[in-house]
Amino acid sequence: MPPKRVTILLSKQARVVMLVDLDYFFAQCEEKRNPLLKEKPVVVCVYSGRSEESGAVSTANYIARKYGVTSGIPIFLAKKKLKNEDAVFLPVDRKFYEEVSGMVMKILRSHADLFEKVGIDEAYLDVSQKTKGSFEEAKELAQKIKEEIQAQQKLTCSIGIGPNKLVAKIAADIQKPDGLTIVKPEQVEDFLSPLQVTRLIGVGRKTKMKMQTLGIETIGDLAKYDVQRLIEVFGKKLGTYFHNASIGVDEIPVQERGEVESISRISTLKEDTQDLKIILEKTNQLCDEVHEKLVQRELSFKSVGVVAVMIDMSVRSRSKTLENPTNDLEVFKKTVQELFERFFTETELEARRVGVKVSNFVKQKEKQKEIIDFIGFAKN
Ligand code: DCP
Ligand code: CA
Ligand code: CA
Repeated sequence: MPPKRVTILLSKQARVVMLVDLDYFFAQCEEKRNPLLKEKPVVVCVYSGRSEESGAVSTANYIARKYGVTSGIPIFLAKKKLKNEDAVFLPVDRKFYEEVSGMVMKILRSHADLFEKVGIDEAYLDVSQKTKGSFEEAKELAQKIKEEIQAQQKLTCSIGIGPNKLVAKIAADIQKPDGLTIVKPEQVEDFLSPLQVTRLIGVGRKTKMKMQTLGIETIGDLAKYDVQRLIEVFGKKLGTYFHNASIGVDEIPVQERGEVESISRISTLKEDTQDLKIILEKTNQLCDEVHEKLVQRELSFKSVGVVAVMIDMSVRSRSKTLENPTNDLEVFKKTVQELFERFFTETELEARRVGVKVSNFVKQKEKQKEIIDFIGFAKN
């Protein structure tokens, strides 16, 4: 008898991912430098400067939150809510918070196999190797990290642990302040299904309403919904993302955010051509994709470039430097159009492949980011 064949399926190494988020960060920094504040409602404000009380709340400690004071509400409203309390209102001191953040990040980085800072007060740590894939060990590590941050920086944080970034982030958010939530792979479905869809990154007010009309309220409802129908409603990319997210699937690795120098996309045209209409149709799509990356990384660009691979396989490029940095998609598309218009008056050859590029980056002003946060476009 021939020996029995045994097939071993080599699955990809399971991951253990942690998200560490500091509690009421700006306000906690204020408590750190003045511990007497700990007993009082503390509200950190972005003053617009127009009048004494105009502006919005950046964040508040948990005592102030009990009175309904949250990020984004107008300062006058926060004052009204706290009028009978001995509350403290302070302006944002970003320089100090950046310093504190830097010291915490150093601690976090020292405990990670892979490290990714995603905001002033949060970071992902891939600890798969360090914990040999054990969620028990990851829990101990998380406790150690909390103790270290407390001992060295006098700060509390909330930690979520899961098999990927998506689950870790939601786990960290679910129990605050000073929380520690562990979601093992086999618990992912039960953990996610009762939660509201708005817990998922990318589900804002509009999407939530659209989902409601489909009878989807919870992540569990979303998971049960036919993926083809989701794609019909939201398009291929988003529909697939929503489906995968609802079942807790997220393959995006934890990765160091180095400084990028340029972002570009190139693609082959359906036919070799000099027809600007066909070319711009393609490059507009490429601009959309590049722009998405820019938004994710909060970058503005000063230079726009185009590239074309011609039918004789020669590669030609053109670029333009703008007067001011921008992250405007229309400016990007218009500049690309301008560059191609000029380029094709200079050549007889048809193009085979075309690409677009942005470079010469400037980090969007933090101030601008705060305003975006306030109107609820960006999720922290
Ligand atoms: N921030 C802001 N405006 C917002 C949201 C946040 O200026 N709309 C700033 C102040 C916060 C910091 O970013 O302290 C971190 O934001 P988080 O969303 O993590 O909120 P907190 O750390 O303040 O509170 P939590 O305990 O809920 O994490
Ligand atoms: Ca936080
Ligand atoms: Ca945060």
